[in-house]
Amino acid sequence: MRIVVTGGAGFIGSNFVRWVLDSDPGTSVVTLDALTYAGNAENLAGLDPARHRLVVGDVTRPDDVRGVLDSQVDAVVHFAAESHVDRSISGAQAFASTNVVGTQVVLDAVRAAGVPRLLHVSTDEVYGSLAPGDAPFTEEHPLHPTSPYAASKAGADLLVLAAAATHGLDAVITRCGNNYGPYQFPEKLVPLFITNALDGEALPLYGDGRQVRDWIHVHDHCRALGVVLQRGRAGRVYNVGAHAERDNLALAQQLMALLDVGRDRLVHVTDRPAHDRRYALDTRRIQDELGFTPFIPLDEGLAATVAWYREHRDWWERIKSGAYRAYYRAQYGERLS
Ligand code: NAD
Ligand code: TDX
Repeated sequence: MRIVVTGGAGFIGSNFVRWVLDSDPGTSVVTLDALTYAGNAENLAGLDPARHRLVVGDVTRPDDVRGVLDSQVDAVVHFAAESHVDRSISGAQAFASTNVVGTQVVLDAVRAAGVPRLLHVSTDEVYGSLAPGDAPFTEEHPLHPTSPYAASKAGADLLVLAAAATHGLDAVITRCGNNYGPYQFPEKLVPLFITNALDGEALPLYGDGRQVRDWIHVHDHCRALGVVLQRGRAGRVYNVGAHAERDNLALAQQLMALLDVGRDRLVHVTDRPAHDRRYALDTRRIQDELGFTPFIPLDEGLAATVAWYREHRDWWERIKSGAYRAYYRAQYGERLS
């Protein structure tokens, strides 16, 4: 297969590119990525240049997207997005632009090029928040996004479903819970807490820390994406989760035990506005229809993730210091977002 991956220099995208190249020797990948603050070509280092190419380009620019699509492309996997809720609260413009407009640009380009399949990678945050005793979200749950990030992803999902209904576009959507694992930008809870702990800094817990998230290792997410890409029904949404609900305080305590840091390092800070209380996913559809089950238990996945950040200090220190941006500015100049 020939696959185009948008946002493949980010956290999940780069894990997916590695996974897909490892799983199928006959597949080649073109990554289209704007290398925003969250994109890092080092995440794709060491791949065989005969099977993988990085094109620096922006999904909001039709020419950039058309430039990587032709009749030989078998599928587009669309990860490119602004992905951090806190940043969407400080400024939502880039979220509306990349997540909503960029998705429409991708839809139009996929249709024009006659690409047989689009996989749009979405999130459980589009459903909104659950109360403690509520049943998990099914794919039919109404969309009630509360953050600008979640609203922009919900808008993108609706545009994808509209293209499938109106134009008969072969598109599938996945909605996954919170990912953790290697190459995650250290602004998200898990890598922020691990790298702060390794640096002797405080771990900032928002509000009372009782918000529940449904955690999945990124490698399980990638396998689920592979299954949906190959066998998902066109026009359908699939939840992806590992049934590992934890509140943030419990997750932080688990990380602190793995990192051998004391309780005094955890500080309660001002809560995130409109902080969703709980996410949980009903995953019967992907399990019953496509036979997908996750492999990696949370305890093992977190231990492996802590070990990865211990072993890859260079990678995250260059990000935290900003050195990686200076390098890309020198290499790609004004093409960078
Ligand atoms: P990330 O922020 O680590 O990576 C996003 C990537 O998209 C970066 O490489 C960035 O450079 C690129 N990008 C941003 N704007 C672009 C543009 N205009 N044109 C081209 N490339 C652009 O994000 P992530 O955590 O890897 O998430 C990837 C996708 O998965 C997103 O769509 C996100 O909504 C979704 N998702 C994430 C999670 C999670 O827990 N991280 C869970 C469910 C779904
Ligand atoms: O410093 C922190 N302290 C804290 O208590 C940070 C960064 C987060 N939190 C809390 C907020 C959330 O309840 O931890 C939880 C997880 O926060 P994030 O890592 O920012 O993730 P979240 O907001 O849940 O969204 C993530 O999962 C769904 C991804 O960023 C999204 O892209 C994905 O769609």
